[in-house]
Amino acid sequence: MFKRFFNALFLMLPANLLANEPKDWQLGFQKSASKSMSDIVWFHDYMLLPIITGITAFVLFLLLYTCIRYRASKNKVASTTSHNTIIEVIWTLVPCLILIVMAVPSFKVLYSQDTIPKADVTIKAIGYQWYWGYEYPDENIIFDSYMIADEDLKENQPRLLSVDNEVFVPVNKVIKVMITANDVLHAWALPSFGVKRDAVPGRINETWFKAERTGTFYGQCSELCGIKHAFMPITVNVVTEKEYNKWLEEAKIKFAKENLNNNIKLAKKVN
Ligand SMILES: [Cu+2]
Repeated sequence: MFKRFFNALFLMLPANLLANEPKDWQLGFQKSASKSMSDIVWFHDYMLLPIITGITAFVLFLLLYTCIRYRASKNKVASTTSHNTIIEVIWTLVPCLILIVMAVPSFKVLYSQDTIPKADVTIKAIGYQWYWGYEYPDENIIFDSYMIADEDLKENQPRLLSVDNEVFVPVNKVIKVMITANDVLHAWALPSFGVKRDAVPGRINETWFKAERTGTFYGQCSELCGIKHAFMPITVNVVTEKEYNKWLEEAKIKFAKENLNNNIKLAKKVN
């Protein structure tokens, strides 16, 4: 009964509220779609935020208390105390303890992102000035992914985030992403998956994600890489295994043809 009610409520929400992209006046993170991101959100919401709120409130209280209690009109003769061993030990030890408490879950999240499980699908993302190139090394698929200009946007395509050739991956599968660049530093970042890795020329960085739900997810280059840094977005479609296999078949033919035509054009230019 409750489930049905919430489902109905869910369907009544405007579509853009459920989209996996940044929203106007958004507070906090984008909705997570992977365990990695859920861990990051937990760490932020239940570890960092309460601690930082507590520290800020405590320091503010101390400041106000000192200002009022020791104001010049009520405290004619100022104290000359400059040392208090117990207080000094406390204000060294307590921050150390807070840092240790924070370090444990922090390292856990960090290492879980670094250990890549056996991959079901491997994709390679290559940063160029200013677009992304993708390869599916096991499937022989190679294509470039350019941002769609404002005047060519279709309905439901978010501005500055949509691309012509989108990446497709299956849901609930381990996707390994190899990231590199061809010219300058870029960074492949997808907030909903908790993924952000530098793309470094001459070096391959690796990361992974396992998308827990289907949908279209948007990211952007996150390393200042030149004049069109803001115009090389990332679009990843998470689909069912069946849809993914269908896309693979079509993509193999489509991109093979495109690449062949490009090579012919290039050969004609050279000659
Ligand atoms: Cu870039």
